[in-house]
Amino acid sequence: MAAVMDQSILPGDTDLRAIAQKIYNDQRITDEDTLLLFEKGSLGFVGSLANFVREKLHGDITYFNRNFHIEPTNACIYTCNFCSYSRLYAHRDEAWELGLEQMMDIVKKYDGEPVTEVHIVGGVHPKMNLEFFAELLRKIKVHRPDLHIKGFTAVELDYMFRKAKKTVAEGMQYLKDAGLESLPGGGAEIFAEAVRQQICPDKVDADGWLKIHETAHQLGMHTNATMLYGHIESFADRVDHMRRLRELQDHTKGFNTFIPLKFRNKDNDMSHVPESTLVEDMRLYAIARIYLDNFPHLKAYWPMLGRQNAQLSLSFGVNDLDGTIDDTTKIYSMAGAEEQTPSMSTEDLVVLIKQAKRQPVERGTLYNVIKDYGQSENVKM
Ligand code: V47
Ligand code: SF4
Repeated sequence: MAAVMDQSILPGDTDLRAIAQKIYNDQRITDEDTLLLFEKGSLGFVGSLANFVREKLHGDITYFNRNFHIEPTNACIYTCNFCSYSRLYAHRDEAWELGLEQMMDIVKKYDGEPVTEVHIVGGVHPKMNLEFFAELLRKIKVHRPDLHIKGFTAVELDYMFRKAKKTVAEGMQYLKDAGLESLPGGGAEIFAEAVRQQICPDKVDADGWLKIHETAHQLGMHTNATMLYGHIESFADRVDHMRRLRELQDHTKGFNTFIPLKFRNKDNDMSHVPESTLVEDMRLYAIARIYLDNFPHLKAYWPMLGRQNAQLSLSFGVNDLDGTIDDTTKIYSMAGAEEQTPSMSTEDLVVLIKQAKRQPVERGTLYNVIKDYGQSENVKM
């Protein structure tokens, strides 16, 4: 469906009207405009604008990807206060670490299955080093060359490279040569240093995170970016975070997808911090879609947000759902993720997208079309 400008949604507020006009005229909005949207924009207003942008870029198309996860370890040397996952110090008895053969067994479980991607992500284990992971990548590529390997957050990479005494460029090239093809978006959290000091004081900082993604882009790899929101950050911190991403993307054009991650407060050191409301979640998706005009895709991670809320997000700028994964990562279920059911079948996901009157398309990691399920017809609501 072609995107149509809806004049009737223009508000009385002159500042908000001016922002809407910019979006309809295909002009970039400023950081000040974005702060104003966070402060004053109703859900209906920002939602209409985000939907206009979404339909201009993608029509009704809503992507999903068939992947599986490997989590090498849940032990981590870092102490992020929002993390319900790391088991290095507390709950040491629940820690696990997988060897190369155990991880290859996970890969082999999917032999003959139509998965296109493996997503490798876990804690930062002091004994798992660059060479260990390079060997894993090589083994996966020998066993299944067609599988796209998306792996390692900038936090894991920063530690691996420093320990191996390699520059970011050397380390990244080394992993690329071993089979790494793209990077997930984790570890970004909130870039503002004052917030970072309170929620994740000891891991790679904003500049380090951005440098790793910039280097990957320079080597021709694509990456994602996340933002952990809905805890102690201010609206200005959110704008600052997205500004740094938009600036880097202007230079490199290497980001595929922006993934806002809703802070969940179960079983971590920030359990006293209330979670964001659904209205705030949808406003954030919408404002991100409007501001990040150089990011092709906006993704909702349904295990964290909940299936119904992820379905709703398809009307607030989101054009990608993650995903038909059948092993919901434990990092989320431990933090109080909405979905305890570990997986959704492709059919469930297709119905969910069609119920939202969108067009499901299965994609590969780089958004190549694998199967188009067509326009939504009548599906049971
Ligand atoms: O960086 C940790 C987040 C991230 C909590 O790139 C939490 O395709 C909410 O980045 N509440 C790792 N979030 C996972 C990640 C990811 C997930 C899915 C797809 C992709 C992709 C990337 O998980 C961490 C952190 O921001 N996280 N604890 C929590 N309590
Ligand atoms: Fe480690 Fe990641 Fe948890 Fe931080 S969020 S403690 S880096 S596993």
